[in-house]
Amino acid sequence: MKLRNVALAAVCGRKDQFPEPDLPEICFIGKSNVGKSSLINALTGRKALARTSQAPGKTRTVNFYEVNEALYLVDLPGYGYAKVSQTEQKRWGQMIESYLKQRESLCLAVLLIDIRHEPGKGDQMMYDWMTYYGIEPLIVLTKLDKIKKNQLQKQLALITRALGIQNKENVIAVSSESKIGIDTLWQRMEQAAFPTDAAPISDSDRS
Ligand SMILES: Nc1nc2c(ncn2[C@@H]2O[C@H](COP(=O)(O)OP(=O)(O)OP(=O)(O)O)[C@@H](O)[C@H]2O)c(=O)[nH]1
Ligand SMILES: [Mg+2]
Repeated sequence: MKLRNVALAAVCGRKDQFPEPDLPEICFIGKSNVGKSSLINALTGRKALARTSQAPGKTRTVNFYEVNEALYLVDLPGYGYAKVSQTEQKRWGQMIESYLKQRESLCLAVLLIDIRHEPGKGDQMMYDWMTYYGIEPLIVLTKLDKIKKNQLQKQLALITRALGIQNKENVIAVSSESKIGIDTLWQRMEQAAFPTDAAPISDSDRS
């Protein structure tokens, strides 16, 4: 996708603040600190569009980024950060669940997992919950630059086995730091948001 412009379109603490679902939408879900906001920056080629932090619990609202007036990228608060109060975690959990279940313009949900670690209980619960509701997430393994090349296959196997992922095509490893995998991820996102079968019929097909 050729990026022309990117802008923060909405910062929402409640679902009634979400923008109208009038553009295709892709959301990013994952544990606190896994790299959701950094990934949005890498995808949009911007260093600090989405605020990131070394400390978990940075993104506390649902943030909509509008790309080329054609697509929303949605940065969700992370789950599983103990220092966020139980009440707030519960509220976020409910907001994320209702967003995933009800958002009619959602084309793709990207679930991020740190490539260095075995998925935690929260990751497992989120993956199971999504598949139960018929939302097959694209799994993005983050922080690829943090492991050695020869560890890649082992980590891939560990994570796909732990989550019970059948279709390995739905797993991509990326680094927001080195930008490895970012182009591949954009291709998958574009296929989801702008499926080619919706392309206009060419003249040669018309006869
Ligand atoms: N080396 C490396 N560090 C990364 C990468 N992606 C993110 N980080 C670092 O991981 C930390 C957390 O990144 P964020 O993007 O803020 O994570 P988040 O998932 O948005 O976290 P919350 O908003 O708290 O849910 C930051 O210190 C980032 O610089 C990556 O691909 N490689
Ligand atoms: Mg964040």
